[in-house]
Amino acid sequence: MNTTKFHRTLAALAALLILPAPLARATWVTAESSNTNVETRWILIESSNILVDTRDYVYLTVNALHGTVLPPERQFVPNTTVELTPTPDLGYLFSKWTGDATGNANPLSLLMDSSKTINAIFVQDSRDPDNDNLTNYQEIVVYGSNPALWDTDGDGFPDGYEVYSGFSPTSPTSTPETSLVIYTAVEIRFGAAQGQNYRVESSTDLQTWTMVEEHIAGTGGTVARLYSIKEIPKRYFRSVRE
Ligand SMILES: [Ca+2]
Ligand SMILES: [Ca+2]
Repeated sequence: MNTTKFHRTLAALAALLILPAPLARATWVTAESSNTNVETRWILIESSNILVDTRDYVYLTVNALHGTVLPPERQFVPNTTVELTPTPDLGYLFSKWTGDATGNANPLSLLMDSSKTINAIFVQDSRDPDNDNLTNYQEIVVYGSNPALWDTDGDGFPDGYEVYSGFSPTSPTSTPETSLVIYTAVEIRFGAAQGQNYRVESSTDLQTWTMVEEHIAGTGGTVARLYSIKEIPKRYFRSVRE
């Protein structure tokens, strides 16, 4: 806006401000302009129509990690009661309120008689409704498997078994069938009389004996048993008539 135009605009505005009240209501006025392609317009609003909100407010501060709290309004007229609903992110559960609210009410009725700060505590969902040994949190957040399917990728192995054996629960081409581990075992043979029952015990010091297998029926001949020695490299065995 050049200087001349600016002065003309100021003059137009000054003229509007001294108009009698009936003419001064929300009226569009075109200011004189030296450029016919530019129209400067002013709107004059009667001052009595301007509302000034002089009420006091109280404010709510909500801290929420892994979830949200609705409704989103955080400014209230004092003594308003607001109902707050916690909504957890997928894989999480609402646990409790802390700060200026306690307990685990859902929804929470909060009287805003002063400004308040509350914390919505969300925790990992440790439920396992599909019994695949992965929690809902693990399935949804960590591994991306279906928390309602025991075998997400349909390869015949449950999600938990795949994860704990180092395979993908979401890829049917990643299957524990390719996993093969060999451990050694010992074969125990002892003579067992027909009509008698026996038990096999083991010890690492020949002092303390623990049960390995019981109620082994004798046949009047040799009984053979295989026992793994995985993670037990040295162990003694004995058979005992019951
Ligand atoms: Ca599960
Ligand atoms: Ca599977």
